[in-house]
Amino acid sequence: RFAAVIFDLDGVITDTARYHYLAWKRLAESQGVHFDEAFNEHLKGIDRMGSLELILASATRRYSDAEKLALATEKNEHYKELIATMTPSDLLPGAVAALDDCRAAGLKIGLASVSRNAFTVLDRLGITGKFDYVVDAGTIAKGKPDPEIFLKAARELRVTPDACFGVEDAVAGVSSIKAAGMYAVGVGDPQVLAAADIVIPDLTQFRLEQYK
Ligand code: G16
Ligand code: MG
Repeated sequence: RFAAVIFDLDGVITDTARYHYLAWKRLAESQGVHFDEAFNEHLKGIDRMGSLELILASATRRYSDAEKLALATEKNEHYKELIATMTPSDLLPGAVAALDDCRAAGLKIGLASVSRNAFTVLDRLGITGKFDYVVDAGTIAKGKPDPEIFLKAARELRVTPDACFGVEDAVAGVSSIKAAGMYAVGVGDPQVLAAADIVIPDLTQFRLEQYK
């Protein structure tokens, strides 16, 4: 039934969600904003400036655009330090097997990450060659939960949205997949990802034949 699969990166294929968390936490606390795992959950899949806006909404003062840009850059520099040490051992369990199962089934494979660091991360993981198309986040006007990024991946893969399924760990990401008119496989907590068509705890439980 499906002609293509479109994966999210952070939190699905590798645990950069952890590095984003650490980098945002340091940044938020430097501005006197309390930051914990629950707050971080809302930032998953949200692009860099959007995430910063959510954090600064809890700050005690207003920030100019120049200050915001400086803070976003500071976070990104810290994040880049954290991902610089990544190796293929940072692939989450089941990730390569899931990609290879999709390939063996003849599916086209896309990547839809709003991270501007996605190409670097794929490189460090050694899996760039496993994708037919990787969306360049810099070309996306509206991040998740807008469907733009998943629709662009489908278009570039030359498949219609209803012939695609997306794989996501974030609430905003699942919303993006559903708004694109695709089948959604959630990876994580079924209560958090209630909008997905099916939820698996991690990619070791990825079963292509169950998605329809
Ligand atoms: C990811 C993360 C988000 C992060 C975003 C932007 O999205 O889940 O937390 O804010 O990328 O990343 P960067 O600052 O590297 O451009 P996704 O779509 O991969 O889940
Ligand atoms: Mg994600």
